[in-house]
Amino acid sequence: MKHFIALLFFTCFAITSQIQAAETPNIVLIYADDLGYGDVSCYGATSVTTPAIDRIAAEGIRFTDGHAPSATCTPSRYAMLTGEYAWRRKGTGIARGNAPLIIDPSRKTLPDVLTPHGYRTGVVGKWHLGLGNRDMDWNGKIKPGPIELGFEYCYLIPATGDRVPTVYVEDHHIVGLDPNDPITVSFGKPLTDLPTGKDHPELLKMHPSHGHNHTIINGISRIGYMSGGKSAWWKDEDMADVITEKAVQYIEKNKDDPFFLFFSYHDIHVPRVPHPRFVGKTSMGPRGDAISQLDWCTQQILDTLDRLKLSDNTLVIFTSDNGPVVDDGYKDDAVKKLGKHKPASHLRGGKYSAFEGGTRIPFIARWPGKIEAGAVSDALMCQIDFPATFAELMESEYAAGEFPDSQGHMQALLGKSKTGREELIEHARVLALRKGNWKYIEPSKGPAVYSNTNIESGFAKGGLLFDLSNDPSEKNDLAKSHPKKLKEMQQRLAEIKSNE
Ligand code: NG6
Ligand code: CA
Repeated sequence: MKHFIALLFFTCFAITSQIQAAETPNIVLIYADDLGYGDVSCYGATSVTTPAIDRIAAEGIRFTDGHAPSATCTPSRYAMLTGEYAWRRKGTGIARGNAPLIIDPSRKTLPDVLTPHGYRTGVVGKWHLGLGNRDMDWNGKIKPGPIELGFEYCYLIPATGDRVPTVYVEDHHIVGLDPNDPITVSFGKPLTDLPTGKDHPELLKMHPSHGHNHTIINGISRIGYMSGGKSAWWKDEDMADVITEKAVQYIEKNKDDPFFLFFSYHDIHVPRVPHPRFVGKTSMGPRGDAISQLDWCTQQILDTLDRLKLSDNTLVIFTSDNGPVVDDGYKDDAVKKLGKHKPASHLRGGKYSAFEGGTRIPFIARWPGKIEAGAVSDALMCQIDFPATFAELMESEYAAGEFPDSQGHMQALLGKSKTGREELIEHARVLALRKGNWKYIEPSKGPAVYSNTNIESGFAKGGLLFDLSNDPSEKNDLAKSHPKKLKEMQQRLAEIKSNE
């Protein structure tokens, strides 16, 4: 009898662990920064080639209507990790470099969906969701942050490359900080120990075109003031190598367990300072070269998965946090050398914009054996759905309200269903409603074109209405000619805003 029970136990255990293995692929979420729909060759770019990203698409599925939740970084990341639209919550706009953590640690987040299923979870790269509490001392324990939100490991660029502090944070501490040279960060009162771009432009190797004229670090003036902490300063040229090495090490270390790696690039955000080995890879200057670098990073991840024989059991997702921008504040030749390259492809607008170019970005997934190679889907997809979609994959329940705006679209992600979301709110200061191929941008008083970045905003006093099925570039405003449709869209947007 004893033996029988033991055998039964063993059999059950074996079956359970098999089921678990089949349902718990590793998940590598690669998140590019400011990479536009038209910036990679599998979406039509010809001035730059992206063989690694193209390989993910060739071996998986490429979405033509995949979206970031917002047209800038912080709100997109907020929504992707919490499953809640950022516009529902105050304080989720572009975060300062010393902003406190903007996600309440008691909230369930994306990694929390996976941890109960035996996943190791880690985030490497750009964070930009704030860290610590108000007035945190960067020399001490940096918390709360990703660890308090459910990631077991983090290696971070705290905010952006163009914001201080220009240091890496691993788990709860700045990497390589010398206690005898403490670091100070300020986004209010200027700190005067180090020269600024405003006062000492002669010290700069890259000059700002707008903003970005505070403390100079590594020959580049940033947003915000910083002093001390010299041993910990990053070198922009090495950033892609540093974070890629950390990501590869993370995969190696966790190869025997299911793992979730959120690998968040700095590229191709400003300042664009690729490593010298990528300089001149394209005719487009640093912006194009940074795309080549980002593709190389992607290659390292794919190679690591191959080398460790993990590719077949890993869902790789490649996407971007918002649409493209050419001049985002530094004179880096991006405008002059753009040539015929179209960062947003045929889409109107870009980063910061309520037009499709603001949120519609490369969105690709690979899971050999589960996703048919070379598939292309026009399902309406959004990163805000990752929490509910991963929960669907885990077959796990979550309480109503935990991921309030997130929908499970695993079948669409796998290419088994042609439809994704029926509707989506796109967010760029104003809100836009997508309902199928209809698109409505709510009225707004802002400028039609942003003066600094020269991007069309989508702001219009009377609102805008488009039928993307025959007008994918949002050229023909139908607000006046289709009053019934306009009203329907306005009403629906109001309902979703009030959470119905
Ligand atoms: C803007 C910055 C821009 C970029 C952006 C955040 C200026 C003039 N512009 O305020 O350069 O840093 O914030 O980009 O400072 S994001 O991709 O992280 O959202
Ligand atoms: Ca961004």
